[in-house]
Amino acid sequence: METTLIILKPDAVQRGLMGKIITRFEDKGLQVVGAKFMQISGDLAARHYASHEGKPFYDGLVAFMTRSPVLVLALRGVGAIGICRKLMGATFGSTAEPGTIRGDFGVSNSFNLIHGSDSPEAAEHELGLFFGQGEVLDWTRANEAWIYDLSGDEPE
Ligand code: 3AN
Repeated sequence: METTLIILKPDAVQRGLMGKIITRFEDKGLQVVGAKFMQISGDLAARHYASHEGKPFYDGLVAFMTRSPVLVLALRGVGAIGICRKLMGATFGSTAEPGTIRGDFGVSNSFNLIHGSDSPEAAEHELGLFFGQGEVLDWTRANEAWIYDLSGDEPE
């Protein structure tokens, strides 16, 4: 099982798209194991986007992410990181494929609705930035045995 860090960005929150976006992930079979509605501080945004510091879009990105509340989620599933990236679609709303979250709900290249960790290392780092001890919960869904085949050693 992998756990990934998803952020529904200020544009998703302001446009009232939180429910529709969470539904995409739940419908797919991903499990919500953490959720936090918060306003990101400048310091946290800088730590989260440290790898983009110095890029032309960096200042605008930090301003956008700190301007209004976000919903931060921890989502779990087999291959959750890659599955979530596919559901999100390409980085820019203008080119993201229809059927993806960015492809269906946005046209902007700066306001692209959602962030998702892009590797296991990034997920571990980002989960640690946004969630404290005990804020990501291990819990069993009532329908787990109909989402995965649990008859073997690993969920399939
Ligand atoms: P992704 O979110 O698809 O992993 P990254 O990691 O390339 O995309 O970029 C991180 C964030 O930086 C993107 N989500 C987007 O908000 C922003 N970004 C990247 N490139 C640009 C750009 N050329 N102009 C504006 N914002 C950008």
